[in-house]
Amino acid sequence: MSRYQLATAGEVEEAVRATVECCEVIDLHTHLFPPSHGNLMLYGIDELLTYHYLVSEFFMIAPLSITHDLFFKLSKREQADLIWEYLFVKRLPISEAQLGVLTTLQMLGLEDYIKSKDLNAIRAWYAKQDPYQYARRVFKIAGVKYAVMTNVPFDEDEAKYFRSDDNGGDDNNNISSNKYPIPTFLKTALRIDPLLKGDWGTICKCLTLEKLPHDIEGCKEYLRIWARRIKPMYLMASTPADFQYGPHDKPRQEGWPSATELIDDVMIVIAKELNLPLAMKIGPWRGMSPDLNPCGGGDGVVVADVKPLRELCFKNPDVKFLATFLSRVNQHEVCVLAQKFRNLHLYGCWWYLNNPSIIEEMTKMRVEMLGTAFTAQHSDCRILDQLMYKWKHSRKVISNVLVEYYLKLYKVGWSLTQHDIVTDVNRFLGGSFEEFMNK
Ligand code: HDL
Ligand code: ZN
Repeated sequence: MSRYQLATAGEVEEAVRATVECCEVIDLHTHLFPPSHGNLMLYGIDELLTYHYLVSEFFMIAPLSITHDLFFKLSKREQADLIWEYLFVKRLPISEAQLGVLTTLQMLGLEDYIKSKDLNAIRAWYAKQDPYQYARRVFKIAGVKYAVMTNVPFDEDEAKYFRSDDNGGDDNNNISSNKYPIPTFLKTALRIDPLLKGDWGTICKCLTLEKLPHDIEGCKEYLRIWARRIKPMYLMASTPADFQYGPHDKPRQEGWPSATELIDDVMIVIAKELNLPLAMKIGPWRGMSPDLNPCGGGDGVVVADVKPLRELCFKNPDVKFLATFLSRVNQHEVCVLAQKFRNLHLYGCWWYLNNPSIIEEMTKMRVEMLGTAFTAQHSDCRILDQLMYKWKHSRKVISNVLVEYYLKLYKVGWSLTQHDIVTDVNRFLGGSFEEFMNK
């Protein structure tokens, strides 16, 4: 990378835009799966159109005669036909998720089909794609170095791909040796929401599956077994809307441990023992609109209490916390928290925040308060193809913000080289995450 001194404001702007455009990003939270995990790897136009964001947007304008019950009984293709008709043909697709489908098709070179609005031609094109080659192609077009998955041991549809090979290999198999290989562009993360939820019932069902005792020791061993199986980059969990942490937190049922006990006596203990960061995803309201639960779209958002995260960071200075909050309302206070606790790293504009207008606001606030010590974005993709549009849309916004701040630096006379810009921009798009993980 050249140490050429950027001599004009125009050169600074161009250096920033080119670097953001070309930077190979680290996508530190997605719901992607490898091609070897069968139909868990979602891709193609019918999956794109039935993304739960679009299903929610469909029901906002669909005739009442199309009930949720009727819709969810349809095939994926029939659901996609309805969404295409109502959100793309009968009105202009200008929402972020609607535009995202079109950006994806454009990045795949399918402009002709966009012009002709020929859904079946798009389907025929996808039918010719080989999943393994297509996955690599999408990561290349999207400019993603690697993406971190969300691996839920409590979900047997997922867990079965990580259990030992049929030949009875032991559970300590290295994940790359098992018959469901994971390519280098996908990393694992162990998702353990039931612990934050204090959902001892779900946990016990899984302890039984692993022939473990229904107690705190059994729960710790469960995490050890799964950490050995999938070798996660971090432990992760999202909070329930009624999340409590601390002395006033009560068990959900008589005789159950509370969420606080499961956090303090299991999550924190195992995070320290295995030297794994804890990724806390705070603020969902699971099942806010139950009619949309069948597609995963029923969840809403709550303004969360930031104090539990402060308690965890304060009480556990030797544990690394990654955090992202779902409510726009929480963003400023959690920026302050991240500035005050060196074991806390903020990442991404999560879910309902992953819209250009909010990405801009959040990135400006974070640059102003945290400099480069945060991760500007993650995609949260569920469908492989979305990597392309989510990162293209985010790069555009992040680029505009960074140009503004690096021009401020230039205008106060700080000398800037191309190398400086590349080093810094990489930090916003995964470099700071890796620095935080390695410190
Ligand atoms: O809990 C999560 O990780 C969220 O990202 C949910 O999966 C959510 O449904 C989602 O897909 N957001 O984009
Ligand atoms: Zn997610």
